[in-house]
Amino acid sequence: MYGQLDSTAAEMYRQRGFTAPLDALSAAEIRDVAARVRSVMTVEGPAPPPTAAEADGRLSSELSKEGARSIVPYVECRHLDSAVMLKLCLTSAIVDAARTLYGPDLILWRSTLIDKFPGGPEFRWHQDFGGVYRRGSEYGLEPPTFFTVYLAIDDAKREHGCLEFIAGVRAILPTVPASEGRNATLLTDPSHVDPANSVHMELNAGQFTIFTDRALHYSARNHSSTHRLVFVMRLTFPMVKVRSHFPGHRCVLLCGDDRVGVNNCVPAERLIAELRARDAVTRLPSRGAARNPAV
Ligand SMILES: O=C(O)CCC(=O)C(=O)O
Repeated sequence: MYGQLDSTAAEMYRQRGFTAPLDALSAAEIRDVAARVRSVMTVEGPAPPPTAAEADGRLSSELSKEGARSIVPYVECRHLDSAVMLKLCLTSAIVDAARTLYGPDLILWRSTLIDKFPGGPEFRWHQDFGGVYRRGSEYGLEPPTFFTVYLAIDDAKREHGCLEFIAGVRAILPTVPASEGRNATLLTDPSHVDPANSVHMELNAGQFTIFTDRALHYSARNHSSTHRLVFVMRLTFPMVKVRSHFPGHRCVLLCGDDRVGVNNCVPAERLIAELRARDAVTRLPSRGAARNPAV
């Protein structure tokens, strides 16, 4: 065992599919981090905007303002170009909890910032397993297995549309497309969902939960007047072949060893060093204004 999860809590995770709220950063630390993360989100990262066909029906496109440029370059896989984001993934409480549940060798497949603005949308009941890709490209992983670390950058309480779970779902449930869109996200068939006993995962800023890829989850509309920014990390194992979802994507070895070598995988410490070296160069006065000085 490392850190906050003892064997009872780890067993509870296996039964329910999600952990209780866990502490990653103090209130003061997360305030500082939140400002830095918002600065990261003002510039584009490595993921290109999806084409109209790719975005058609995706739940993520509901978070883009009508007619505005896609949010994808601002929110997707920013750990690949921002030391701030990569360091967040390496927060010791997060790595310790993940290692307690899944052992020493872990890779980060992708990450996403989800800014549910005031009035922002509900995400209807779904499982991440098989549900995050359109029909015909159901999964990005072979074999298909991953888990999610979900870190609240802002408070994520009921009024903000926090996550809700139904405990103990291990089956892969039938799905229905979220809309008529060509690339519609697959949601769980509502006839297989009984939300009567759902558990609200209320998180203070700086807390996180871990959930499995079959955990059945939902989040309501943000009824508050404040943003609910969260950072979502998808982790898997070195033996899982990851399908890169944009050119230049690579996996990051968060901890342990990659003894399998099926992925283009960079150790986290090496990537941090690369990003810091890049930031040092972009800060040199003789090179003109930094493109991305705050991140
Ligand atoms: O943040 C939310 O409200 C939904 C996130 C979600 O469904 C996920 O991370 O799988």
